[in-house]
Amino acid sequence: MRFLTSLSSAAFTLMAGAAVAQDGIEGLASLGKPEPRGIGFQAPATELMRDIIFLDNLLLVIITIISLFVTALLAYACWRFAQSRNANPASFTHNSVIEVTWTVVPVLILVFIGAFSLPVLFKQQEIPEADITIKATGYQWYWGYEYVDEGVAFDSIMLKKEELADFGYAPDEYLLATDTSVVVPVGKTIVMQITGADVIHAWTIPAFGVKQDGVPGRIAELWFAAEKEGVFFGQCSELCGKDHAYMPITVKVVSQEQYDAWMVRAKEEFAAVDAPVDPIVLASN
Ligand SMILES: [Cu+2]
Repeated sequence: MRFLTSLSSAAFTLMAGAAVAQDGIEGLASLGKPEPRGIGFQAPATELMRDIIFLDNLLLVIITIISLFVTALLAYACWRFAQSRNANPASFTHNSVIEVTWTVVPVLILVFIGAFSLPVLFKQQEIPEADITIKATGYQWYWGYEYVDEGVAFDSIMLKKEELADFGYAPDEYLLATDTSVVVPVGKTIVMQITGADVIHAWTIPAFGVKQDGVPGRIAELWFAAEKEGVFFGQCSELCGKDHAYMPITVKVVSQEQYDAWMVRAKEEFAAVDAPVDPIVLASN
């Protein structure tokens, strides 16, 4: 499959000339990629990612208050109970009020955090009805995709530096851009079925707030509904061998019309590669 895709992509590049993306989708802004000197999250493109950022900010506030409180207590104890101020230290070993307090208060804090984090976790893990189901298979070292209801399957190979311009990508998208990309319509619920063909890989798009290990012999699911049209990048996130850093993930979120037009082209280009096969799902015990 990889060989066929490479052949067809080479042929297409020859035909298309410069600056036309192989998939015929142009004019999309690159919204989901790392920024130089960036230390925060990428801008969220799904509800899931906005929830994660909210949770992260909430935890940052809580942990900051706790850290300041503990630091102040330590500083006070160092000052107040120094030998110069407290020559004869007290010798009691128990204080029920304090012991109950320092047990109950952390429990309450954890319950408070859980009240926000568990709904986010459930939202990620309860897979909704899919508008489009895409199977992603991690190979050493590239991703293969299958639009399971359309009979369309293709592999996604990282572009070399000199190929980026031909496919419509900027130079700083090296190590992120692939020859073919996952194309999805904006606003639709996409369910990704993730697996690995050889070793464990992990599929992620940071701006979508999704990440899932692809384990050989198992299929795990994640879902997202992208809110913005654009190009979003991710990278294999489970160390999988020597070329782990060279199997990026490119997702193009487009309008429904663009998606439909792309699907017609994709069926011509990719459908003959493999007929859809009923997956054998191994029950987890
Ligand atoms: Cu990897």
